[in-house]
Amino acid sequence: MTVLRADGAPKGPGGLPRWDRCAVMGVVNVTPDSFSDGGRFFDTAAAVKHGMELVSEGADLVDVGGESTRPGATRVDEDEELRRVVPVVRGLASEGVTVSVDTMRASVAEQAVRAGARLVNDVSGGLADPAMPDVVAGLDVPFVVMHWRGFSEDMNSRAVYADVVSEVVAELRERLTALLEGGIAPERLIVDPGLGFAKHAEHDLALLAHLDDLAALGHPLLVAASRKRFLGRVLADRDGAPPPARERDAATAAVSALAAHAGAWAVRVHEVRATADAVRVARAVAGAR
Ligand code: PMM
Repeated sequence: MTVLRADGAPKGPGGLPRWDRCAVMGVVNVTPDSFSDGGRFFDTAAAVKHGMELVSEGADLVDVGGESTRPGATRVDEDEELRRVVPVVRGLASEGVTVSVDTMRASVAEQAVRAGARLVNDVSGGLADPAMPDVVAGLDVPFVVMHWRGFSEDMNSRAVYADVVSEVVAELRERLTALLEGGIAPERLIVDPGLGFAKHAEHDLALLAHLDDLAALGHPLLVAASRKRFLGRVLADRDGAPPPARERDAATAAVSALAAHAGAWAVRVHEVRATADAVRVARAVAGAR
């Protein structure tokens, strides 16, 4: 597998700690309306406390976001996003947590990094805000380039593919080229298939079945399957009814094991404990080869 180093650990981005296995990124959504945890950590103290709990459960990094990207969500304004995100980033960073900021806005990325964030996670891969590539290049932090075809309001209408794997790979390659030309160092770029973003369940599953094609782009890979709709589809009962998002954590951990086995650098999850076990099992199995 191209992403594995000689010692069996996945290749990681420059500028972050190295873990000797797939890293676990815990999610803190400081939003009233996120898909699976909206409204639960909407004030700063509750969000910081939750981030610390995720670390105690085994998170290596904590991803802090202030804008819901659930299908159909409308955008939050910039001041409100800053108000939600920056104090939580500062609070967690001051406790020594490796913090990532989940934002599509350059201004939020910049202020979050000033407040201690070590990684910028942009679900638009630098497309939503034309200032993002330049700002990230100047900040010199790792940058997650997720596959994205447009804002959440109408992204489901863009879930049209003849061959989802080759199209996602080609579109990510195009983004990587543009970001490299924009001055971001190659070792800072992380790729992410963007499960659920302009994708139906069959697209998400095909991408998970071909993580090696994404890894062949030559950058560390982040996989964020946690509680997503495709898992609801996989777990649906006989009448086709999916379990609620918060009952998809065992399935999420199964994806974490598969992603770790395929050489992913990190998995992004809401419930950390089971995934922390899953990535350790994957490491142990890889070490027994
Ligand atoms: N998905 C969500 C939010 N942020 N970031 C990355 N890099 N990849 C993703 O797939 C991704 C993300 C939406 O999930 P949530 O609202 O349930 O946290």
